[in-house]
Amino acid sequence: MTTPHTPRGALIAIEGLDRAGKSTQCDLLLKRLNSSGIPATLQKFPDRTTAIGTTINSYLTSTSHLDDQSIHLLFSANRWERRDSLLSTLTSGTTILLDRYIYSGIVFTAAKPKSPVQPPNPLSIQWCKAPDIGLPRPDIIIFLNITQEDAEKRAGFGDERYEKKEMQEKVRRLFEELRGEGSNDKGDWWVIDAGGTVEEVAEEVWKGVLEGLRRVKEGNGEVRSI
Ligand code: Z5A
Ligand code: MG
Repeated sequence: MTTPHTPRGALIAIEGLDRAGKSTQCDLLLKRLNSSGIPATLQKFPDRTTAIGTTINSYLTSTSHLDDQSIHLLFSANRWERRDSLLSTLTSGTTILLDRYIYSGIVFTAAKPKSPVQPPNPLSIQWCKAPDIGLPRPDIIIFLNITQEDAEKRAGFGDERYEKKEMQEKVRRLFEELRGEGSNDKGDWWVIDAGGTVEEVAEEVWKGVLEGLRRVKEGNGEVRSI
């Protein structure tokens, strides 16, 4: 007799510029999924609850300094330390919402100004992506797009290290580059205008989630890798 097969959960990444409403939408989505009978959980990156996350938090709040390469590798290590639990949660049939993932990791490092003491082009997209190779790949990346003007109007903007206008503009360009990179990646992105009301954005995000769930249902059950 065969054991009944539990379909795996979907891996759904929510990405976007600062103050685009990612965490707001993740909280709403989690409630909506669970109340629709779809088991779901939330994983935020950086995960500031771990020892590595504590170091990242002190860097982001400017209470400590690290060189650009070291902090980049710590952000990636913070994802690797959650890899096994992400995979076992998906296999158990639970959908995971990722509040930021490797894409934030790549663009925020690649957006940094180049230091004259670094070797040529050390913070290229390719260099930034390398440590995340092998991590679980999302079934869909829902990208919340917002103008700089709208983001600056929202509460809390400017509190942390990277929340400066020049940095945010570079991040915006690099996200665009990433979304257009390589034909295999094109279908992964679901871009949403995040400038509307919370409720309007939530409806658009939900369409992306349904698409992610559809892909899993029609897939072969395997979790792909970055
Ligand atoms: N980072 C990195 O460098 N490398 C990595 O590998 C990773 C991250 C994973 C901290 O991230 C920093 O880490 C981040 C990238 C870098 N740097 N920056 N800058 P974080 O995820 O911890 O950041 P956060 O503090 O959660 O902020 P956020 O993500 O930028 O915000 P958000 O989640 O997108 O927005 P929100 O908290 O949901 O909403 C912001 C405010 O707007 C809040 O008052 C809401 O009530 C309001 N809001 C939300 N939606 C709306 C709408 N639709 N209308 C009006 N107001 C709204
Ligand atoms: Mg957030």
